[in-house]
Amino acid sequence: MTVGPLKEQQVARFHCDGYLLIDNLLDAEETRLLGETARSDDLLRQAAMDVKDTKGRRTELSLWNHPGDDIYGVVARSERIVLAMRQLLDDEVYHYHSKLSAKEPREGGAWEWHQDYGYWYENGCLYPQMASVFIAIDRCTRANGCLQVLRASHQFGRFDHGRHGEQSGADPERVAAAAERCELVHLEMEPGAALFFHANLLHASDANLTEQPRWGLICCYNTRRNDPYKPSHHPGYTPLVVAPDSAIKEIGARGAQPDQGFLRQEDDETTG
Ligand SMILES: O=C(O)CCC(=O)C(=O)O
Repeated sequence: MTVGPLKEQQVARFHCDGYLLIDNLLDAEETRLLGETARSDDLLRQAAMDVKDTKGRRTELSLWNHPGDDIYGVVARSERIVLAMRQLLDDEVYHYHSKLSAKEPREGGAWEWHQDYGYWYENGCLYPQMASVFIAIDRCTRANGCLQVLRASHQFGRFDHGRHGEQSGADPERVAAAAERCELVHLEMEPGAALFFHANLLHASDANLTEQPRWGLICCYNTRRNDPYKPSHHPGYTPLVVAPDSAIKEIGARGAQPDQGFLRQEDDETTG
């Protein structure tokens, strides 16, 4: 078992439920810096892909492969996240990609039920030994489209995925069967909270029909032993330079940084 900042019960809960919610992973100042940087970052906005749901509502998704020296990069490389990921996945982890998922007031779209490994499998990753952390920049509520999960659905293994509008979603027949067997959990989160979730956990979110934005930073990790067997639009094993937790405030105070290589729509299979 890998040693790190999480308690044994937290690791056990992740393995049982497929997710682990941690309040205040970022403190108020770190969350404010992350939110202010993202909202004032013209390059991030320009790089955003519009991902439409089946009703034509759109989520803006900006995506990049390598964590840089800006606040998004140091959050993704921060000791508190990387060491927790190592514990949860029980191996050295590397950054697979990060994305900013922005659901704007009244127009932010829904996400179909899917497993991230539904896509990542196609990228040559043989094991589902992969996970993400969703960090709430804004308060995430049922009304503005917080993440929903089917508790413990990662234990089913990977479902087939197909196209649903512009998104790729898990086989609806299997999702319905899973929903009869697993508890549906709406994960309401305060800004700064973080949801670690397994790559095979079924998750979705509703549209944002409120007046409040729902922005979140999602950092995704792969394990060293799961180095993809073929190239894809996301990287193979690349050693991750862990940043001290204090770097989030230090770097965050500098604001947005030059372009870090955002992916474009044609590089990406909708979300991952
Ligand atoms: O932002 C959301 O609500 C969900 C995003 C998501 O599931 C994904 O990018 O895979």
